Order: sequence, then C-alpha cells, then structure tokens
Amino acid sequence: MFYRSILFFGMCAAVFGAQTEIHGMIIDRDGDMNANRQPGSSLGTLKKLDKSNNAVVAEYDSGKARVEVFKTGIVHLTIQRGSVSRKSFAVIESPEELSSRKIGIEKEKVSVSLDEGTVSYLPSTLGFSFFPKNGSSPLDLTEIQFDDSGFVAIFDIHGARNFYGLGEKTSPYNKYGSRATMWNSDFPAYSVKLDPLYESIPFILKADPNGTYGLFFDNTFRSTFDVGASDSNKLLYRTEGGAFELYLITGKNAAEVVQRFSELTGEMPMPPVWALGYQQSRWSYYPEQKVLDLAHGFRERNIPCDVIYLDINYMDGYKCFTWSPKDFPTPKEMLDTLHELGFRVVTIIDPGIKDEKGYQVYDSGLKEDVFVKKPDEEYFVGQVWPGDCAFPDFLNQKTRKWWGDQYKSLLDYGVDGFWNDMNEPSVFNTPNKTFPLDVMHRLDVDEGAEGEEHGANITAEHSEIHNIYGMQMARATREGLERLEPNKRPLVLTRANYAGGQRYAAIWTGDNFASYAHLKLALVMFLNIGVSGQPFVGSDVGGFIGNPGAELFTRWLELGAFSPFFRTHSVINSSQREPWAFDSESTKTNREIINRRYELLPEIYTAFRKASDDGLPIARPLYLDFPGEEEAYKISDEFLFGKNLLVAPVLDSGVVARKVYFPKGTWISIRDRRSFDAGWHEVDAPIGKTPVFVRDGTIIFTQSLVQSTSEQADTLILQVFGDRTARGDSHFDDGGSISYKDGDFLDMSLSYESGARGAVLTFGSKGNYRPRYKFLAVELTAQSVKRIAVMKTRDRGEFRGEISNTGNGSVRFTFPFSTEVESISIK
Ligand code: MIG
Repeated sequence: MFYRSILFFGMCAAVFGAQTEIHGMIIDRDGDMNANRQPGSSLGTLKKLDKSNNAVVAEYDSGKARVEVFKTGIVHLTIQRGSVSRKSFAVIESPEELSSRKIGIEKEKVSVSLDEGTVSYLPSTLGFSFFPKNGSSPLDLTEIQFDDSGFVAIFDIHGARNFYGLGEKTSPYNKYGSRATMWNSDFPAYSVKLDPLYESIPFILKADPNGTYGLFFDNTFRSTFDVGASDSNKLLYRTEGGAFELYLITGKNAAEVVQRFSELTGEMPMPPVWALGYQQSRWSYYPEQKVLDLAHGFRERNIPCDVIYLDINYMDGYKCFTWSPKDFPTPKEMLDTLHELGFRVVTIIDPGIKDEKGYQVYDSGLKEDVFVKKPDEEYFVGQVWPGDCAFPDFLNQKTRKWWGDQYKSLLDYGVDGFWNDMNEPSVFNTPNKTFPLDVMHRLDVDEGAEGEEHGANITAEHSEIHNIYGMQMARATREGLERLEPNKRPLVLTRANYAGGQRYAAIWTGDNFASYAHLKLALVMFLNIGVSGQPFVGSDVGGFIGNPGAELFTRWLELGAFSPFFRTHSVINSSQREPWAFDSESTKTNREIINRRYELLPEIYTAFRKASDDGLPIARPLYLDFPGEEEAYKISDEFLFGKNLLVAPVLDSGVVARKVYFPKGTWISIRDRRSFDAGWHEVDAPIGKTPVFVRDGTIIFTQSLVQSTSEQADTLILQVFGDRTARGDSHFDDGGSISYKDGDFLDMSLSYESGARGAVLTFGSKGNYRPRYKFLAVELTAQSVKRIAVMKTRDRGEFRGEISNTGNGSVRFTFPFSTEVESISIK
C-alpha cells in the first residue's frame, strides 16, 4: 500500500510538468492560423452542386461539402478533404423530413431559412454564416485550412462575448478569452487551471441577452478551441484529424439551444432513486468489517445515506470482477447485511485486465479476442493498478457484449451499481500516459465510413478513438446491465466521456483538491457540463486530495446536497471523511444538510425526471431561465436546482453572509420564509444554512425524513410559497424499474388560489402509480388563512386537517394520504 501511494504521488508530480507544455503547444500551433489563404482553396475548384430534399452537396477537386437542414433549428455542415466521415458516436437522431423549401440555391449561394435567422453557404469559398433575425451577433466561418492531418476553422464572432459549455473544463465560467483542448486525460490532483481533463464535449454555447447559438464540432480527434484568446473577434477550432462536422444549433433562447443539443445527442436515462441519495466513498473502505462498521455508523447516528462505494481494494490484486479473499472473504453476506440496513453498494471497475494466464477474465478475453492490438497485431500491454494489463476494445459490439457479461458475477453477489474509472484511458508507463496513438480499434460495421464496404474489417487508430474510449466503456457497462437485469435502471458512473455520453453514465469531476478554489470550480464545472448535455454530475465532496477542515467539508457538503450526484470521496491515506469525522457541532450540521437533501427528494426526483425528458440541466445557470437579464450570464456562484430552487452556496472560508442576485419575481427563503425582490440583496448564510429560495407562486414537494430511499417516508409535504396563487407538479414512480415508461407513474399537479373567502388547493393527476405515503401535509405562509383546512376526496369523503406549526414561518395541515384527493380548502 505504501508503495502504491508513493507511485500515485510520483505520478502527480510528473504530470504537473506537462501543463505548460500543453498550453505551449496550443500557442505554437496557433501561430500559423492567420496565414493569408483564400478560403476554399484547400479543396480545389467546385465541380458540382446538387440539391436533394433537405441538403446541398458540393463536390470539389479534392473534397466534398454538404449542408443539411438536420432538424428544426439545426443545420449540419460537413466539409471533408481526403478524410472519411464516420457515423457519429454522439448524434443519435437521424435527419428529419422537413419541407424542402427550407433550403435553396441561388446564384451559387446556398440559403437556409430558420425561425431564428438565415444560414448561408458559399460553395466557392466554403464560407458559412448565420445571420440571426433579431440582429444579434452573426457568426461567420471565414476560413478553413486543411493540413496533412487535420484542419483549422476560423470564425468571426462579431462582438459576441459570452460563451459556455465545452463540458468538463476548469475556469473561467465564461469561456470567452480562453483556450481548451479536447483530449481525455487523467491528471491526478489537477490544478484549477489545468486543461485538458477527463472528458471531452466539443460543444460551445454562445448566449447573451441578445441572442444565442450552439456549435457542436462532432469530431473525436484531439482538438482545440480558442475562444477569442488569440484574436478577440475570432473563434478558432483546430483538430488533428477527421472531417469537419459542425452542427449549428439555433433557438429562441439558450435553453432551447441546449434542449436541441440534448435531443440530438440523447437524454440521460432516469437513474434509480437511490442514486439521488447521499453516497459515501473513499479509497478505500476495506476490509469487510470496516464497510459494515461504516454502515452502522450512519444508522447509529441517524445520518441518512444510500450508497457505499468500494474502491480498488475490494479486488484480488486489483483484478476486475474478483474479490480479495483476504479482505472480502464473504462478500455475499456483507452485501446482504448492507441491503438489510438499507444501503446499496457500488464497486469500481477499471478497463485494464491483468495480463495473467489463469485469471478467468483475461483468459476469456483472449479466447474471444477482445483486447486492443498494436499495428503489428500484438496485444498492447500497459501498466495500471494490477500491473501489466490488456485493454478491451469497447468499440465493437462483440467486445461490449463480452464486457457486459462480466458484470453478471458482481450482480449475483448483489452489487447495485458500477463506477468506471481510468477510462481516458489512463496508463502509467507509456510516454503519453495513454495508449500509443497507433493502437488499433475494431469498429462495428455500421460505424464504418461512408462508402466503405459493409462487413469489412473496419479499424481506426487510437488517435481517433481516444476521446470516446471511456464513453464506449460506459456504454458497454450500461448495455450489459440492461441486458442482465432488464427491468432495473442501472447506475453507471464514469470518469471519461464524450458528447452524448449522458445516455450511458453519470460523471464526477475527478481528482480535485480540498480547497475553496476547487469548491468554486466544482460549481463552475457543473454549470458548464450541464449546458453541454450532461445533467448527472457531481464532485468529490471535500476534495479528493488533501484534508478539508470541518468548515470546508461542511461548505462542500452544502453544495453537494444541491448537486445532482452527491458523493463524498477521498484519496488513499486521507483523514476520515464521514459526516461525523470532525467535531460534534459539525456532525450535527452535516446531518441537517443531508436531512434536507432527503426531505427535498420528491422535488429532486421530479427535476431528474424532467431532465431525462428535456435534456436541460438539473443544476442550471441562471441565464437558462432568465435569458433577458444581463447579470444572469455573469453569475457562477448561484444557480437553480431544478426549476424551483435558487441556491446561493457559500464558497469562501470564514463567511457567514453573502450577496445574492435575485432574478425577476419575488423569492422566498426556504429557511425562514423571508421574501426578497429582484436585484441584489445581502443574505445571512451561517455554516450549514445554505441560502435557498423558492420563487413566489411555486408549490414544492417534500417529504418527511427517511434514513435511505429504501425506507418509505410517512408524509408527503406540499409547501406553498406565495399568498395569492401558486402552482406545482411532481412525478412519482417506483424509483427503480422501467415500468414508469408504461404508465406506471403518477404526475401530480397542484394549483393554489387564495382570495377574500379563503384559499383552495386543487389537485390534478395522471398515471396509475400510487405512492404509499400515510399522510399528506400542506404548508402555507399565508397570514390570513390558517385556521381550518378541509380535504375533499373522490372516494372517502372529507377530512379535516390537523394544524401544527413548523418553526420555519409557515403553518402545516396534516391529512391522511390519498391520491383521490380533489381539493383542500383553507379558511
Ligand atoms: O489512479 O481507484 O479518480 O476517484 O479513488 C487513481 C483509485 C485511480 C482515480 C479516481 C479516484 C479513485 C482512484 N482512481
């Protein structure tokens, strides 16, 4: 163990050295970008121009371009010289049949008319432009230069200054003025400025009060973005291979653009409800007894928790799909006990398969021929935790099937979910810390290039596959779990990913630090990852490397409670990091924070259900909901959680108050029902008391406390924020199966109206699922109406509510629970 941690920190040091080199490389390569070349000259003269229904194809001496109205609001431009165009790994939609009048050719110019503006393509120069109708900044592809391997595309952004997205990137929040590289990389202990990190999403969103568009560069090779950094009016995109595949996504506001991008690349599937609970991890909890002690530790202290993670030490010599006979001699019994205590267990699985004859997984992998090979047809062998390893080639169906099947043994033991790490892929002993770039991958036949013979042995080099290796591993994992347990929703967590990877797994932001700078960065990352199509995101609470003090841990826990993925995790040899590991005062505070996450679960679950449908983030930047407000584009330390909660966490040390920007409307504090008008206000924020506000006119769905989601809460609590009218809705289902897709859900919608003669809360519902609460409670802040409340049901007549005080500035009426409720009148 000692040796391993030395090795680990040795790696960190080695990696820091590479940082400037990487930036240096980008700067060097940018040097020749402004070479004075005629646009279009790279492809030679135009030979032919053809229009089909939704597309125009231009053929040149040495290449081809194609403009297509892909879907409403989305234009797909492909320019290729030599390189082939592959089937996308990100885009799952096929072009829609749209009216052919949307695209036309006039005087050698292709024009596309969209609701939000016009797109034009000039075949003679390869010029591509978007002119928004509302007069906001146009976008011009002014140059595209091909070189031996890839190309650089240069856009004029015409004064646009707000850019977001690009997935998992370090600061700044607004990407204008920065550079970013897409190359999945494992940098243990990354700095707040390091780039690139573990996942690549080449999607950038331009959004300001005047207008918006999104650009998705669907290319998996190493690529770089320079967003006004080298030239203040230019966006430069360079890639080291492949075709130019651009999706221009328009929309009436940023939310519509993000939604369309999510539709294009697929939405996050609904996770099981337990994955929304609090999760405890470290590298590593072992042996068995320590894991059980941990579980009892939560239950004895009444701190809710749903999931315990087993990091690499549960395995036998770090061999995937094995248990350490010494430390986990009776995994089945351990898992049974944990399940009885209401816990789920997630185990880590890395891609490296130990190169060892007699190890069953390795032997079967050899037999099935699933491992990646070098050009000389020898297996590529690289070192990771188990020592020398072979690596599955997740790029083809056969390997994915084989990989998915491996999970059967862990499922049989009772493991509930899986955590795919090291899948950038990370390799300890190669110069580039990953596979050599000429390692070969075998692709599915239908993923071959256009024109390639079907059934041919289609291969691609690692340089092209690198950025999707992790995504395809997560895909193989998910597909396997869905095959093995078809009626269960899997939880897959992955470190590496690519655009569209939200279809397969949640992500966390990797090996960060226990510092306030990293706490701030975590939120900035969530917001940008969210608008890049991936809603299910979280960070290691407390920071992976180092030891947070009690205050930093609690502040991070506060952010964690409003992160879609809520997990504490820390490096090997770190100090204890359980919510009770500090002092008794902070144990109490930490418990309250986790309790509140559990009380808000119906609201959070509904937010997930929405995100799985519309693809919009769960932790969302203010500009998505308030596109007209200038401030909404600048604020990176406040966000909406779901559509109803405004969260303003404290992200600095020694602070007990902060300034909060309130967008239009009136906002009511969840803690004491104080209300705030739009604009800036100072609010108090003592440790553990996260400033959270609900928009006036909203009903939120909460529930009484449970210790895990395997427990049924007694009471569904409807909290009405606002004195006159309010609306709310919530989604319920069994939380774990996929039968909600067949109508087994309940969508409840509420409307509240208050007038001189009292108030009425009216219930609507859809679907046939019946939640099993015992009580239904309504909480109101209204001063005038708090004496008597009567519930009318369709099946059991009327009930009079029992009144109580909540201590948070509202009054509660409690009734027996019924889904047959029609209304509640309050006088
Ligand atoms: O080389 O499994 O980011 O969460 O604890 C380190 C051990 C490998 C990196 C992950 C981290 C995990 C650790 N892993």
